[in-house]
Amino acid sequence: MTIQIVVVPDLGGAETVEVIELGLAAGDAVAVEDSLLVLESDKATMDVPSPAAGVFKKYLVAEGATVRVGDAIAEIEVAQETDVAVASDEKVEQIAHASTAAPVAEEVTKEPISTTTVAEKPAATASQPAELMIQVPDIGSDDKVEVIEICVAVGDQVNEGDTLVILESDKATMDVPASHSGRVVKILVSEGDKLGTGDDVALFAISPQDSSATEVPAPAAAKAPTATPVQQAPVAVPEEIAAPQPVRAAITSPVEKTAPVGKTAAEVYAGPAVRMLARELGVTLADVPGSGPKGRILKDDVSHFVKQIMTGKAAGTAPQALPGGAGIPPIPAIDFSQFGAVENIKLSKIQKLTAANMQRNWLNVPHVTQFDDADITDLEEFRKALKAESEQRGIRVTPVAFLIKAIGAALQANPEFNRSLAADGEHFVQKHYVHVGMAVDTPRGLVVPVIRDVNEKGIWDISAEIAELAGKARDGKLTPAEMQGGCFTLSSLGAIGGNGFTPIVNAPEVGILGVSKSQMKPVWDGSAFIPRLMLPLALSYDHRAINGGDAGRFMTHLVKLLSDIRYLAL
Ligand code: CAO
Repeated sequence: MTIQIVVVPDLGGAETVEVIELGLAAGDAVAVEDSLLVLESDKATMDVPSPAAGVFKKYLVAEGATVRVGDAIAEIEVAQETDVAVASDEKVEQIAHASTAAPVAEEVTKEPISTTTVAEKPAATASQPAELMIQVPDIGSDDKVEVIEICVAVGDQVNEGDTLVILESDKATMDVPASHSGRVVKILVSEGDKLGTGDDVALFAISPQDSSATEVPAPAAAKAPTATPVQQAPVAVPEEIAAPQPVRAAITSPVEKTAPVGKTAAEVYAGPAVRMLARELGVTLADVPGSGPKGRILKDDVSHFVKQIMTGKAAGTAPQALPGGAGIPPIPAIDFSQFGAVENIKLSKIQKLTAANMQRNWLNVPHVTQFDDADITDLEEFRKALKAESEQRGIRVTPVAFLIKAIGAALQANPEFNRSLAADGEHFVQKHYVHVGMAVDTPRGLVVPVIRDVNEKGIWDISAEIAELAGKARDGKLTPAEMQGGCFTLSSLGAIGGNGFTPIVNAPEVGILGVSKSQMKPVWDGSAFIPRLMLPLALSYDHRAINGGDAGRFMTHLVKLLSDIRYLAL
């Protein structure tokens, strides 16, 4: 019999962690990988698994204690010698055993597993798997994006194409798929980490059966699958909204798509912040239905659960109310089937993000909308005159190109509209670039690709970009980079119809132009009514950043540019 002292493993950067769960009693039998206790940092929870089979003796820490790497936390009695390092003559072994690390024999080094790629390791043989580092594919941007979900655990057998982690930029989320099949040996990222193209994600052990080819490809040749954008939001997500989502416990088995209520504690899929909130409110997380990805329990789920208890509605017996915001009472849930036949249609990811972003912008931004009509009779005449050249060039020119060009010029002349409010509430961020977002209606929902530096481009270039970006948007092919950096948004319903509408500001931008269908109208020229083609414009703005005078000047300038496009050349 040997007493092994289990110590706090590598914490992946966290200095200290809190002991949040001590689940064993003295005398309990433990198998290798059984969870001994649960630690929690401010970013993640992690189980500390048993490094060997044996009998649990005692904890060396109390629940709530703060510990750091290397601290002794538990004693187990192992039945037989293991090949791990023996710390001293007293036969006390210290074993660092990270829940996300490789099997016991590898753990004694305490070194992070090298990010060595398969090129530096022997290729898989019949008896020995090779290792391959899976990296972030080209995400179409130099910016780092945040890991919002880790979809695999150490030990998982993963198939090529399975999602390893989900990244989220301010406008889109994307899956990082496994470029090969294999077993996950180590996960090198945590939720909340920022990753860019080429960063290491996970180390795989590739056995010969995992690879249909005889050799595991070298990393340079390793497939770098294009990140698959799965959600595209029409609006930028401010930092506090895009805050890292909680991490699931690293060694819990893969969670179900929908988390059933009445789960065991081990099946609860929730991050540290949610667990903390639940503890504060005295909520048993196992009773809370999770509405997040793969059934993850979100803070809102906990709040909603408490609200239901307080209002006496038992979970599951009544339809859930739609969550309200900013303390506003939620819209009551109604069982519509009592009135006639109904069906439930699932929202796409874009629709869900759009709903959240619209609500956020609507609640956060004090909106004012100003209306005017631009006389585009001459503009349309000129546009129609371009028809032959347009066909020759293969570029379709619609009024939208002139609108984007005119917005660029108006932004330059009225820099108040080319600002954002800084998060500190003390500053404006004045932009010295002029990028205009364009709302595009797609079957999956609303997306907003951005046309960059519109002030430096002519109508032909802008028209070509509109067609390209609108096409990509409808095909779901926009990259996150193509939806970032907008200063102002154009929402044109001109091809569809309507006299006017009040668009919602795409915060942190401060203005948006809603354009409706142009119509011939009688316009008084001082002596008679003459027919003119009038374009209805609606300018919504953030009244925290823009005052009515600024908006009046912007709109008047825009109307002048559209009514006489010669001014665009000045
Ligand atoms: N008045 C009258 N006709 C207009 C017009 C207007 N304001 N704007 C465009 N049109 C015409 C175009 O000239 C074109 O006709 P022709 O081929 O005869 O010239 C026709 O409408 C169709 O245009 P289009 O929609 O194919 O292309 P576009 O450049 O006008 O618009 C885009 C591109 C991406 C803005 C548009 O396709 C789109 O998706 N609009 C919807 C945006 C939206 O949903 N906004 C709401 C967001 S908030 O919920």
